[in-house]
Amino acid sequence: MMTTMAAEVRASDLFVESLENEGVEFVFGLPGEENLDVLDSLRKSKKIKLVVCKHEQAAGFMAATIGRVTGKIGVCLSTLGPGATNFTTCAAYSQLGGYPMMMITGQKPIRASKQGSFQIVDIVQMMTPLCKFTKQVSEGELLLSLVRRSTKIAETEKPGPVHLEIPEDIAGESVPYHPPFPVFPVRRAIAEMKAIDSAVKMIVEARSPLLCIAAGANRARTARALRQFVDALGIPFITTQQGKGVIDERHPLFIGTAAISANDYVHCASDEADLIINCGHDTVEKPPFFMHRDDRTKVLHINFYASEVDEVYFPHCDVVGDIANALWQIKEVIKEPQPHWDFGWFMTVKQFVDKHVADHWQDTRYPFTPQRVIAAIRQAMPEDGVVCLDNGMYKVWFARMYKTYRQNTLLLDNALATMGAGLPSAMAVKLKYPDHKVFGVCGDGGFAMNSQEIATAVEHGIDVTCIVLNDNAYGMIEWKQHTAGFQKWGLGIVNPDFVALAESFGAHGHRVNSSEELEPTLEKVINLKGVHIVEIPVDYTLSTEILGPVLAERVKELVSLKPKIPVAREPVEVPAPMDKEPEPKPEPAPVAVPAPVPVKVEKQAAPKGSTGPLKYPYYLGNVPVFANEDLEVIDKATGEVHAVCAQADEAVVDKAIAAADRASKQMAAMPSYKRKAVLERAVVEMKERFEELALALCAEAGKPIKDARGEVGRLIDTFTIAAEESVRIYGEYAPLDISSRVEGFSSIVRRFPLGAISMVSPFNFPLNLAAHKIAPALAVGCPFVMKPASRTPIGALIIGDILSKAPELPAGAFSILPCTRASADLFTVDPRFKMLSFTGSPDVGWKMKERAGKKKVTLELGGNAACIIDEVVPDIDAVVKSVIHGAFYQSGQSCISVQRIFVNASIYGRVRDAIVAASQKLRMGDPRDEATFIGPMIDVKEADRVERWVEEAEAAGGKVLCGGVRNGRFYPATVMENAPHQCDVYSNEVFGPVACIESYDDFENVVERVNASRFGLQAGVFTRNVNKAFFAFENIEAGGVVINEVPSVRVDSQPYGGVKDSGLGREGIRYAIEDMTEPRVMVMKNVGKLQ
Ligand SMILES: Cc1ncc(C[n+]2csc(CCOP(=O)(O)OP(=O)(O)O)c2C)c(N)n1
Ligand SMILES: [Mg+2]
Repeated sequence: MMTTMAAEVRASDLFVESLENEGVEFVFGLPGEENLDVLDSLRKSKKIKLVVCKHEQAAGFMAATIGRVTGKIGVCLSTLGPGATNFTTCAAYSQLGGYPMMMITGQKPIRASKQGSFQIVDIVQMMTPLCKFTKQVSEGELLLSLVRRSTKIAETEKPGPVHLEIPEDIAGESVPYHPPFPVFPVRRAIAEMKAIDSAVKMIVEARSPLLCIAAGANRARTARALRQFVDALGIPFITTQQGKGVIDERHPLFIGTAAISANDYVHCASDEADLIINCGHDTVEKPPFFMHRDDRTKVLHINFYASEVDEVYFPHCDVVGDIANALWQIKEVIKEPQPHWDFGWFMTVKQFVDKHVADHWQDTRYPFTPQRVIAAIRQAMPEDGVVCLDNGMYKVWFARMYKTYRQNTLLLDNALATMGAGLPSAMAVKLKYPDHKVFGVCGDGGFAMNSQEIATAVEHGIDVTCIVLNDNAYGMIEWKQHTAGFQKWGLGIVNPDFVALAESFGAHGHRVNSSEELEPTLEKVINLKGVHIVEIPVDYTLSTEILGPVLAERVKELVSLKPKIPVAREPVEVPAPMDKEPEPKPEPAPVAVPAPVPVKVEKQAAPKGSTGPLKYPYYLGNVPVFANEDLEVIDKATGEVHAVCAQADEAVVDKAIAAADRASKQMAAMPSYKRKAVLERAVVEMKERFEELALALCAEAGKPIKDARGEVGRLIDTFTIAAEESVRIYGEYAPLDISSRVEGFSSIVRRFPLGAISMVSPFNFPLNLAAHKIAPALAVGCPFVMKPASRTPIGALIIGDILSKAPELPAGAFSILPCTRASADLFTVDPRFKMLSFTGSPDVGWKMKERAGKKKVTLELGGNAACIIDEVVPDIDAVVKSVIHGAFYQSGQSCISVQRIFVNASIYGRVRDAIVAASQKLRMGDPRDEATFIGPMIDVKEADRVERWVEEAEAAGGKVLCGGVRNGRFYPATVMENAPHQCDVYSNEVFGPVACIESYDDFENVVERVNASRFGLQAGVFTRNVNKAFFAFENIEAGGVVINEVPSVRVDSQPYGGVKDSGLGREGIRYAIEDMTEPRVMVMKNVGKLQ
């Protein structure tokens, strides 16, 4: 409504005010003669920053990216003709991608131009097929309504580009002033009830519904609704490339991303789904799956607009309207997972994807595999860091394996799939979100298309890093050329020196020159200010193989795991539709993590395509490093080399300690919930990798598979307890007004983490004894450096692999370094460690303590555990069974294995004979055999030592009742009667499958015999007499007394540790937490008094 009295203003001023009114913060562009008025008005704006770019195309990509990440228009500006034509690619980018954007172009005066057709092309006509709306502004006064109108069009579903052409004379003319039109949000229409009913029916009737999340669902409110939908109904999901991160991909129901359209792992899930709930899909995205005409898989399309039918996309039902609301309505009717839903196969696919999708991410070849680079980028990026991709071969790999935790933290273009957008979009994100870390990732070809914008970034102080993956070729096209059978030709690129190029623009250039430099370089640049270009040489040869024949083979392997017999379908009941208007509801609790699917035991195989033993890196400062293959890990049953591991030298240990020392503050400052999250996610992955862990133990320790599984279960328990304890590290309040001198005093005592911890773990429980150090350290926030036993390092290294994916852990938080004893001295003597936690043999442990200096020391050492069997035991057979287990499980290679058995004389003969008979029945052999009880000992030397000790005791008068004959590494269950007490087999730690047995008459006397040892770890007492039980508890000198069980019982939450030569300090999560923290008191005077 115009008033005749309004003051006159320049139209361009009015235009800029209208943009401000729309909330515009940036205008990206390149001015020309024909938009100088607009430029001048922007000069005066306090709310809009003009970012002058080097190329209009880049300006357009930046504007579109603002639209993409905010849902509000991004604005770009150019002159007429050549500037305007440069906008076409970004117009197409924004149209297909669905990003709200406004393009402003200039034009010669329309009322009186004296330049004929110079530079004039019909830009409005040109923009028509590319935009949702395009118009030449013919009167200055119309700008107000046109800005509001075009913005609204750009921002409503499906969002996209709009274009206004403002001729020079219109921008400069005087017009009466009116305030801009008010901006009201447009509510999206909601889906119609009948459509919801149909959707509910389809979902409930399905046997195995699968959710697919696509670009249209990439809206903040929709993401929340989707998460609630998945959590409430427990339906597994896949995503398209542009649907990545809408739900955190660490979610246990995330199967994978459909990076290609068919024949990838995820298609093994989508092909078997009988319903795909396709949420936010638009056919502009490369299809995540192909529909078939046989109706095998039904498709439910949920989006803001109806589906577009296509050869491979013809959904059976459309739910059109606000996606978030539609999902909410559906969830409210269905409410909970349906009992007949079967997701078993999807979860098998998930396990397979998790296992294989990132194959070769640890490959040390140089130039790098894309997988390795992507893993390193994920590792370097914090949770909210953003990666903006250009277009090239690597995009497929990012889509498949870059775990995306949050919405819009992986910006990739699967719609126009244009080259040239990577760097500009990274710059736009950094401008909009200056507190986030941002990486642009380009190929050498794509980078060249807009590399001039480095100058823009430098000029505007945009702290952005652009990674250039250099294969000296248009790699993606080479791949197609190769697979289509063309001759290799025309696709090589002669590149500039990227470091010099960066520097010539005033930016910083980096080149990763060797395999070891990758992770450190990324860790470094991510924390630097300024503009950084990082050239990373890549080689796609292997990747071409993997996406071709290797993938085909693996998919076959996966399909072969499919259950053969289809489950019979029973009729299902469909719940009644909702009868009232939907309202938002609070978020439900997340669903439980699915239990691991049991897998048949087979020898752990080397990955396909690789030959020889498995390869493991060490972990230095959270990062896997394949430095060498110096440490051979022998399969204890076969004697063959099972794996080779990188082995650290002293210099590496020194680096690890320095990194841990540096990380101490950040670790200590980490909030409890984050520490808990690290531990909880580790538990999820350990469950997923259950069999892998068990098989590793079986091979490296020769542990019978049953015991190995038991240990993995305990590992999971230990980490679970630590997760629980991590949020319960309480302090206390204490009054200090103990006398008149200190009246008014009080105090708070809190526990603070000690700092870096040195850990040395033993061979006999490679997983759980490592866990008893690692888990409490993570729970309290202490960085650590661990030396796993050289004979069994793999368990700890797998824990390292799991932890290396924890984004919460600051750089340097942990290192796990197999190394020789000679290079391990720093673990004992380095003063940067605040504590040494050692588990191993007494001789080594006590010597270490002498040299440890001022650091705290805890020692879990050995013992010669005693077990008393009193006359009043209820069930002798059950006791014998326990004793056999306690004495001989894992060949007695446990600190608390039963070594000395004292049986009351009244039942001695019976018990002894039963023990001997049962021992003789124990099956010795291949640890992978389910029936095996006694596997090989850790090495021949140890087996030989045990044999000698038994022979010596026999020569001194002891009697071998069974066993006693060694076969290589295998030593059988051996029972020795009346072994002389001075013999090693009785008085020292035998650490083999040997138990000494003798009788006693008097309970007090037998307790004395138990105590007549230099050790005191745990003792067991079988009795029904409560007084004897308490007498034993009060008089046995040990860290623990176990009543009615063998001393070999250790519950992972109990305090565990010894007295005398058996050690110092206690493990068991809560108790280790005490050891790894120190109390600090805050003494307060008169606190709480106001006068
Ligand atoms: C603007 C544009 N031109 C051409 C293409 C076709 N194209 C797709 S990927 C690609 C090669 C990209 O090479 P590079 O950036 O070096 O990445 P690489 O595939 O080598 O990793 C080409 C030419 C495209 N997508 N966009
Ligand atoms: Mg390339």
